[in-house]
Amino acid sequence: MLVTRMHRWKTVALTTAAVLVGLAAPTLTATPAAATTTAYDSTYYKNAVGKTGTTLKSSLHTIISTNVTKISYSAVWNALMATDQDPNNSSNVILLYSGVSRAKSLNGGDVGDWNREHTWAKSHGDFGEVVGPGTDLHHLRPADVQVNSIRGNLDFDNGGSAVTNGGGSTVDSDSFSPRAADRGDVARMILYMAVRYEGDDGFADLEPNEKVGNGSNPYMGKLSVLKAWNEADPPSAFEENRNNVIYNTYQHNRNPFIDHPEWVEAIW
Ligand SMILES: [Ca+2]
Ligand SMILES: [Ca+2]
Repeated sequence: MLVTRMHRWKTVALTTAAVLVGLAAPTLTATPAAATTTAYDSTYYKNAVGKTGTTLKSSLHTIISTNVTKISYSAVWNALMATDQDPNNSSNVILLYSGVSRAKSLNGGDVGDWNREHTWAKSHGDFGEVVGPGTDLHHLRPADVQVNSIRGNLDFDNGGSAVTNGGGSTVDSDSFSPRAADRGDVARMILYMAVRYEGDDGFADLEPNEKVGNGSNPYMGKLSVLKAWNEADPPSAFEENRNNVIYNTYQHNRNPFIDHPEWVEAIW
């Protein structure tokens, strides 16, 4: 079933190539992601397939919140060494935002180390590092200590100036933009959190909005930018693999937007 997914992206890539060499082809701008099929549609997602809007969001919330295994914050270190392992070097992890491959053994808090980045900033809803959203692997990634510090708790938006050693990431006073190859990943992680956490488990109801500067409110912006990033940077093999590792080995739930990126537009 994965073949269907790969075929779709390959088709898009070929169309893009045709445009680049000047052949007649329709423009690709503002074309919503086509419907996808996955091996989980008749099982894991069977109660969600075919739905849209709040009905789809509600179904997905139930699916990804049922029979979930939660891990401790200290266990996140070893988990990230598996979920984010460099496919070309099993001693390393790939860091979010910078794209750097760094030794797993350099986990820590010093300059040159990598640490545990909460893509949904833990202050936005104040869930901290206790078991729950603070330890949910679907939005936790290894990141360079200094780049992580620059991102801080900023909302996501386009623009800004280059982040030192940020791999093309940019920052300004009220927002952060990852390097292009991580933008879709960030969008799908943020929107996973919005569906997973609906205020029914003792934690805040996390939701995307159109603002930056959300501070400690349980919101993350900007939704319109995240939607565009989801389209511009479709799920990669690396992202699909980490979704599978989290599902099979750790939490036993999936990020639906990696399996079905078109569900972003179906809900928002
Ligand atoms: Ca990506
Ligand atoms: Ca929510």
